Amino acid sequence: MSFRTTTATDYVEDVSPGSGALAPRSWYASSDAKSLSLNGHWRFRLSATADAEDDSFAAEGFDADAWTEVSVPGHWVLQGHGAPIYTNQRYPFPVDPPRVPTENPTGDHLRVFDLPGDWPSGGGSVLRFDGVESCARVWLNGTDIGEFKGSRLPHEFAVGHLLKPSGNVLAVRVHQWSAGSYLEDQDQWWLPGIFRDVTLLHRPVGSALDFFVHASYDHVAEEGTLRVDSDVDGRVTVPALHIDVAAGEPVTVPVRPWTAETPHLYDGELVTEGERVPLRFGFRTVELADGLIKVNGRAILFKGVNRHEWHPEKGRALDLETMREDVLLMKRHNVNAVRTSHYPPHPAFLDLCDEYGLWVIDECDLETHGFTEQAWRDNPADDDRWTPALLDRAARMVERDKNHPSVVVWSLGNEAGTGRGLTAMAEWIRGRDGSRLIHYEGDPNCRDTDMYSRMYVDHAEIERIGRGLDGGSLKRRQLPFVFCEYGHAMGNGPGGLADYQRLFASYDRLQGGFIWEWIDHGIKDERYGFAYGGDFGEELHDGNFVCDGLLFPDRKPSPGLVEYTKVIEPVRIEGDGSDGTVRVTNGYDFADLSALAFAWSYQVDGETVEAGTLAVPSLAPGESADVKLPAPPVDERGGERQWTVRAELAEETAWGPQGHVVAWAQLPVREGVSTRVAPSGGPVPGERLITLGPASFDARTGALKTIGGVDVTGPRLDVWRAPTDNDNGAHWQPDARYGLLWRKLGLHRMQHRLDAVELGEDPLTVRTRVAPAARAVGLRTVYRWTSDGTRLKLTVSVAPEGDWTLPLPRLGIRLGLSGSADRVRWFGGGPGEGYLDTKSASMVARWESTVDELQTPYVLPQENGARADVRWAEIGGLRVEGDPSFWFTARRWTTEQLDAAEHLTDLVAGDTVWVNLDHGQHGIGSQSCGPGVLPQYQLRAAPAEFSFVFSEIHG
Ligand code: IPT
Repeated sequence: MSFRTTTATDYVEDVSPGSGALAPRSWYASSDAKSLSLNGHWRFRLSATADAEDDSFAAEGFDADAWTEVSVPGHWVLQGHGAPIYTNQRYPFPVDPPRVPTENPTGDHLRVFDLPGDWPSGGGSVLRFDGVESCARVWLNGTDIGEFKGSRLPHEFAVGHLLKPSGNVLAVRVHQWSAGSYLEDQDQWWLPGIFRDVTLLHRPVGSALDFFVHASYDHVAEEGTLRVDSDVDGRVTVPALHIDVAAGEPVTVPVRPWTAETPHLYDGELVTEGERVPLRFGFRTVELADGLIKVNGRAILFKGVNRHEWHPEKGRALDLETMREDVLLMKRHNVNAVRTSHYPPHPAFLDLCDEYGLWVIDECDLETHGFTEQAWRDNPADDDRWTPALLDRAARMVERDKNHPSVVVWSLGNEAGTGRGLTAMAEWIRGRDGSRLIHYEGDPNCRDTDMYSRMYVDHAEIERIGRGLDGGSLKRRQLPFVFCEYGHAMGNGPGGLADYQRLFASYDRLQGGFIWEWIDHGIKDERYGFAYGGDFGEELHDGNFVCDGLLFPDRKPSPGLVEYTKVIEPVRIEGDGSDGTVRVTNGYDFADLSALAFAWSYQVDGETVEAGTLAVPSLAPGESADVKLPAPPVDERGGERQWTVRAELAEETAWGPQGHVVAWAQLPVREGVSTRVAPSGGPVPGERLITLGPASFDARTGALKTIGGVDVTGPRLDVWRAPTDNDNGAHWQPDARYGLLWRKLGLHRMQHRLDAVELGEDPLTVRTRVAPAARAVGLRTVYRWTSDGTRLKLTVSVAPEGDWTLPLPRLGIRLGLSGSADRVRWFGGGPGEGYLDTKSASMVARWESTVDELQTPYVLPQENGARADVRWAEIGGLRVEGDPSFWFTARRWTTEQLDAAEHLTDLVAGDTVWVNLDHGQHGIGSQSCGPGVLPQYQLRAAPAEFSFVFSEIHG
């Protein structure tokens, strides 16, 4: 016979959500009830197991002087105690629910506080925890007041009877692992701690307990109906609408509706006997109608992001300014929606969404992804014993967030399979709040949901879904589609966003989607710059899969965000430039164009020669107008011409300055002509060198040495790029993983065989064959050099030999310049990088930068920084003109060094600047978690010829 001893920590492995907490309710700050923040420095002691220490620390008079301190809110593993762990879907402990490891880091937190002198003696008090990972037991003044799980959900305890004016001892024991951990297997760092606010709230006699603001909008009558249900009697006033009614009584008045584009909020008050509660609400109606998600009678298009809470030093303990920065960044980048993947965010974030205007899918703190390891056997989401915990989580989310107009959809959770628990959650939510829709991606039959949702599907399937040809249950076929995760923004990419957006625009059923994800979860780290999975010696980890955001960990926008901004811009500007008109289409769902001013400029060879404003009618959503451009400026020069048209904020708004560009387009008028180099005299052989115009070459190898006074290493053919996360792909994705196949073929170790150096009448011709050891495939490569005396022209011809089954990473030449090369000027795409399927935002203009600034700091170094469609570039005393235009890349390390680097700190500048001039680049795709590069963006190994004209820049 064997026993499991019952101990004081049994609650840790109990499937129940906890005990002692008050019923969930809405989260609000009242005007006249006092509150006391208990954030700050807390005494802290870390134990290796849940029961290493008894509960004597919770008693009054306990001496914690020997303890260390941590900041609350915070995660102790980011404050020097223990270490973070990153896993994607795998539980970092054996799957044996609800048991957790004996090794269970447990943090005892202690805080002694006095009540402010004006703390009222009457009424009650509530102690609120907004987020604790993953399980806590709480004592106040030696009394055990309960324990709870549900990390990103609030828990409140009635404590008025325990408080005293001074010397209150609040003790909180936090366990890293608990039964709740099985429900919190989100793809993120495991970060234990009291990571959101701790607050003591006074509850006056006669206070509002809970209330539910129902504010709908009738778009036909243009009226709103307000009804505030309150647990206690009270009156509701809204001065701007002259509303003064009893709580629970509906009132209908003409109003301005709330939408994410026009976030009109009304201020009011709920006045109960003992408390005035400020109300900020918006009128809007969300419904499923005609098979579409409609708000205020119109179908909406989500241009969204998945947002995890992240700060590179504080983890998920975000301050208000960081939350505001996220919202402002989203608004400024044309994002109109957030899925709070994969848990309810700090409630203040939702206030900001209400205020600035973002559609929110509020997702419950539930993911049991690791059960895929056992084909979902024993999944808590389909096990009645766990259903109370699931229902508790649903209720805590809905009750807390129900008064936010921005929340239009409740999501049951992420990647939790299917089952009774999920159905129970959906049923409970519908019963409590029929005014919003329900999302959950994990159920392909949409049994419990109001929308069909998928992740990472390729373009072809999205199109089938759009056309309603995707099959599925009858219910599913009648539902709109939401792409809850796509465009996996890991490393360089994602590619193919514009192609998705075209599909969303073409099929009503496709109501847009949410990029995975908003921000890289890199941890600031002295050793590495930013650390990712594995950098803390984790036994199991998923590497840099945790860095897959549109923002770098320091919140600097990545090129992926710049691309997304362009792809989802709310105004479409089109035209061919030569016919003098531009077609402007309002792509908003609700707003007209009155907030925008339009401007044109006209460029000759990338230089603006004239600019002005453009009068565009304030089009209604969906409307288009053809607008006449002015007569093109007269310019005698023969160069390339184009219009650039911008839509900008006409006035400063809550989220952006006047002049902030929300949409733009370039309309080519005339192409430029490439520089002609008429040969004047051929190569001249010398003892060691061959000279040709301004250049000298190695007589034996035909390798270029100098152009005028500029030393040049190489140049020679280059096909290798440091594989991107998307090149390497994910093992579960069906497309070929070219990053791995390229390396297997040997494209990173091409050998250059010299076949001939021929001195002709005009050209110097160097014949080579470029191929990897052990392979029959190769690239016959001929370099043909000519000069007109000052300029030097190189024409490269490439002819593949053998059976090339793979695309090439890149095709171009690489050359080395002196390390003193720093400033770069170019005429072409910029200011940031752009690849074949990521260059919508690449604007053709004249740009200036430095070699260092050309680098894109992907947390895991990989191919980056190529500027697309470059007509000419100047660097290190050289000017290069392309025929045709080319991709320009320059860096202070070689591709091989970039490839070998694991962190940004591995990249060390050498004494050469390496320049790649590429005729072709393979696209980027999204295969790190999604489809590979679409066929039209692949770089096939095919015969090619391309030229560059080099000249020395004087002065
Ligand atoms: C999907 C998850 O929902 C998300 O949390 C994240 O892990 C994302 O993938 C990839 O970064 S699930 C995956 C199996 C498609």
